[in-house]
Amino acid sequence: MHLTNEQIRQYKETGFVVVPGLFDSATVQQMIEHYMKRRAEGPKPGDTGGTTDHPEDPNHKYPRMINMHNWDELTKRWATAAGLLEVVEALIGDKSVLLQTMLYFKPPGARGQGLHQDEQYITIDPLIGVWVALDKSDKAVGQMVVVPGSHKYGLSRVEAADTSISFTQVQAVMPADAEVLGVDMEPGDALFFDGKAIHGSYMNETSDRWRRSFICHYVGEHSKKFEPPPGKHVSHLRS
Ligand SMILES: O=C(O)CCC(=O)C(=O)O
Repeated sequence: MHLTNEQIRQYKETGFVVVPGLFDSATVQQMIEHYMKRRAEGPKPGDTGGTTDHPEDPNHKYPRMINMHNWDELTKRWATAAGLLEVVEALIGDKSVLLQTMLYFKPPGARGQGLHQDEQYITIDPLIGVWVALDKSDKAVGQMVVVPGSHKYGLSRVEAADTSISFTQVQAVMPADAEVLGVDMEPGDALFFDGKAIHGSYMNETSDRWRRSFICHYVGEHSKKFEPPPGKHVSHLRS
């Protein structure tokens, strides 16, 4: 899919851009049915349901799936769709290399993910995340939130997340002037975000709506591995 100069400018300025309708509704429906079926089959390699201090979190019944492209042909096809890679490559200015795929189920009542930078987990730069909404994603269901411009500050320090609302234990320390912006998305829309952009999500406050999303991470062929500065990688808080 071809990006306008304005979309590329927005990505560089704010650290994110939404491309509406990247996947059509038939494909989105197929993704939902496919991943619900695969989840119902039982445990998959790398499943993580989040912290154990809130056993009532519905995420535990529907843990996120990771790196499905290693064992699932359809995931590989969707994560390497030509239209998606075209956008990734226009934004990073390099040939893309698929690094990671994930599926978040986020059922009604599920916790969100403490705000963080992906490069606090994956120490390769540049890195880009692609977050595809499979359900309508708004404030009530715990949509993706981003801190515009935060990618320009480099990596933040890490601190403990509030696990009453986050299924992960670590979050980024917020820049003083941080504005947290909710991103409204329709099924099939894709959010592209810089590996240093602070983002995450809050609780799914609804009793009847899911917030499923297909998430991929890419680096460029010329991206470089780096040593995270002290206190700025998720492992630095855990140890
Ligand atoms: O979907 C979410 O709630 C958060 C996803 C996220 O932070 C990520 O993919 O890095």
